[in-house]
Amino acid sequence: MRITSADVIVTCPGRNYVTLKITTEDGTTGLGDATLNGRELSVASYLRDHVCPLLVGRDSGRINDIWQYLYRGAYWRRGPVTMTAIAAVDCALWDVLGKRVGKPVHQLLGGAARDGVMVYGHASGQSVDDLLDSVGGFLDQGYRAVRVQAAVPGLESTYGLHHPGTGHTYEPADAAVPTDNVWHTPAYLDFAPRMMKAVRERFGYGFHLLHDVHHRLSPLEAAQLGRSLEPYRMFWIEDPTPAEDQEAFRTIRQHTTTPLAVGEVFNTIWDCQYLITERLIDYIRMSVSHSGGITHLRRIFDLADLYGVRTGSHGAGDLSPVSFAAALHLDLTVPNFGIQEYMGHLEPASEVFRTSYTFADGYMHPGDAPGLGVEIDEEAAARYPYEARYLPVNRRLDGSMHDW
Ligand code: GCO
Ligand code: MG
Repeated sequence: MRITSADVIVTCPGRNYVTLKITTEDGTTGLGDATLNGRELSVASYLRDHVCPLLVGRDSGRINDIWQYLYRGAYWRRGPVTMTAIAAVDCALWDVLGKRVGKPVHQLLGGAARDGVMVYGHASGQSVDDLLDSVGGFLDQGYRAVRVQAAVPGLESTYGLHHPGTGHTYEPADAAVPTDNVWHTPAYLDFAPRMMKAVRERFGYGFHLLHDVHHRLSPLEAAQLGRSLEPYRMFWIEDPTPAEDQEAFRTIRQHTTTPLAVGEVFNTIWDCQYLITERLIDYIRMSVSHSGGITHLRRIFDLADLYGVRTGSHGAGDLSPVSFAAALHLDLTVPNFGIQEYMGHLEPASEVFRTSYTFADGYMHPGDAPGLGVEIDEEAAARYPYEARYLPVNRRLDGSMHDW
């Protein structure tokens, strides 16, 4: 079935989302998420100016060929903008295919390998007491896995915390110019084990405990952190060091048995090949919408399976419900599934995106609606125009730049 149009919808229901809508000659539409936090319009332009004109007239069923055409055909390969754009096309084509044959995407991928997808929720607090309340709330809702983050004493701000009043999500891209934060590693290394100890002392060991370091440590600092957290039996620590220095993970591994997860800033199989084949990580955390879509992420997960690395896909609120649904379809099918991040979305997003995924007892299911199971209300989307927003930046106490 030929593609007749490909349109880009930019909307800001709580935060910016870029959505690609592909339409075929029988009127079927498919959606793909093209959101790249803080750089949304670059992907919108890449799609509108360079990709959409190439799609019209192509056979929507030739998903593999279109993927290769866009990847190899650009000559300039990889990178977050290109791979997010390709991902949006790929997911939209899987959505079209599912709707055309009347099946959910997970069935097109060979069917479910499990009954549900274990997700982790985001507990956080401005103090350890607040954090404990937040963890308790997630456990009461049935979550089997909780990521914990709390304000580091002595620092004015800490990443990964809910803004008061927004429920389960926080929005890291929150200002028209990047907000300057101050980071001090010794304060964090002192605090992190005390935070985990408080959580385990209050709630015990009957659930999975996760934590995001957000690329802030040196390899040896990360090794120290991993060791200090061993008594609390973490499910993982995420992004302990900036991910481009892959040998760093060997150093961390030599010193600690705390499992390591990385990948939310990766875009292709080439970014994680070494980490996987050298068994330097335990979980690969790439997202469907920043890593070339279902077609490419499936290959990455297959490579990971060969080396005992499990999946733990990025599922932050800056990936749209379309991306989250695609992740759930893939998660349901892969043998080496580990866990799925579930941050949820700010309330206005539900006016724009109608979803069919469900949560029960700590597990999610993408639903059995044909395709990805997400619809967009374009009138609602138009009520929330784009707003320029940036992720924060980090500086050390002496004013020099650090990784955020
Ligand atoms: C996570 C991430 C996010 C990122 C965000 C950047 O683990 O969910 O670290 O919170 O900061 O996706 O856009
Ligand atoms: Mg993270």
